[in-house]
Amino acid sequence: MTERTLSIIKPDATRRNLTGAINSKIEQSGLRIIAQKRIQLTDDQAGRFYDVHKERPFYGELVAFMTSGPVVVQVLEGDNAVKKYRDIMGDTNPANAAPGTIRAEYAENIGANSVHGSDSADNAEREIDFFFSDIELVG
Ligand code: 3AN
Repeated sequence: MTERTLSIIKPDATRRNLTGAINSKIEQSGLRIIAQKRIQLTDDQAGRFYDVHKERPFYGELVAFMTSGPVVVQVLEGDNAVKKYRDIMGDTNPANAAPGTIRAEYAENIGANSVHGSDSADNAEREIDFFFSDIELVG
């Protein structure tokens, strides 16, 4: 089933010039990058994007980190894109991420973990709309 998911290449990765390396892993997995833009998130945007985590103890740290430098937000398309991207991202904590995954290779720690990927098809739709409602996506 062809599906779309939202990816964010986080500030720890853009800072280390890893956008291309991460995009290469995405494309090698068979997923297609059908939209992307490099932006500086505002506090308000990051706070709203991570609203689901606002009761978690790391919320403040997460918003501060996500606004600490540019991010690349992207729409990925492919067969079972949500799960496929979660699989190649690896575990949230890079210490537990399988070898070869993006987080195993590039993440610095559980917070600065290089990438975000939607965790369900419903959230993917909501997150894609959050960043890309202004353009027509071409798959
Ligand atoms: P995932 O991104 O793998 O879906 P979530 O949804 O549990 O993980 O967490 C959302 C984001 O919050 C993570 N990507 C990570 O950057 C951050 N995060 C999660 N747990 C922690 C933690 N214990 N300390 C700092 N940041 C965390």
